[in-house]
Amino acid sequence: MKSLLILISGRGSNVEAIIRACQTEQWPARIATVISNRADAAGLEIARRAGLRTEVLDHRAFPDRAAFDAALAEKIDAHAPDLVVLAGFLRVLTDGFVEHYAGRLINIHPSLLPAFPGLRTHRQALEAGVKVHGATVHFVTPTLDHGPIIAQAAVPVLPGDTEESLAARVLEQEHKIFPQALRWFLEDRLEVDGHLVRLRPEGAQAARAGKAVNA
Ligand code: NHR
Ligand code: GAR
Repeated sequence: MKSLLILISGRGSNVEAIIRACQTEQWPARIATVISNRADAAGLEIARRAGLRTEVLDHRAFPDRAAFDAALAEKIDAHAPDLVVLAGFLRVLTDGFVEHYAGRLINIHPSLLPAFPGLRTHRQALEAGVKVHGATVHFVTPTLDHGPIIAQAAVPVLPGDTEESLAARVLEQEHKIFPQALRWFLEDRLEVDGHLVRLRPEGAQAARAGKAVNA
């Protein structure tokens, strides 16, 4: 059985959606632990209530990003996860960290990338006057919010929208596409070809491994 490890900084509604999907859809995977860089992240309580292990690593205890990332990698590697997930994790990661987890580090970003990388994406979208906004699940590469795209969902921007109303509409979609994308990864259905991610048809991964598909 594969294992995933989730990094968070805050509220944890995406962690909640992932936990629910993992349980109700009986994924071939377990959640090793949830790690937060903030001790007061509400997502830690959500994970604990679901019976998951949680850990805290406060970035402020480290002199620089490289030192924090090294300690974080040590914590992560103790669990030897197949997949590391950024679910509202708000620290930019160093190139060395990202390269160490190349191909097994996935983020959800609240915009239709490549539009609006970085923070305050809903405000950026409102200020740009776009009529469509959304969320993107992508593999993390050293260049912030530029990795190969696994899944996206779009929502309309409506007259009178505020950052809050728009964020809520996007979040509802995040809770659908994020678990879906992680499941595809855990089922070995994602094929990364440069910047392009292809989704293999269901069953194809078993056939490739030389196993019976419909046994
Ligand atoms: N790291 C790399 N190298 N590449 C990516 O694509 C990353 C990443 C780290 C996090 C998530 C990301 C997002 O989805 C993510 C993708 C935080 C910031 C940021 O500026 C930007 C993008 C993302 C996450 N953080 C501030 C910092 O100084 C801190 C902000 C705070 O603590 O509130 O690190 O948008
Ligand atoms: C989500 O909207 C996620 O896309 C976003 O933070 C929120 C976390 O919510 N991520 C970023 O902005 C990364 N920079 P959650 O804690 O309820 O899952």
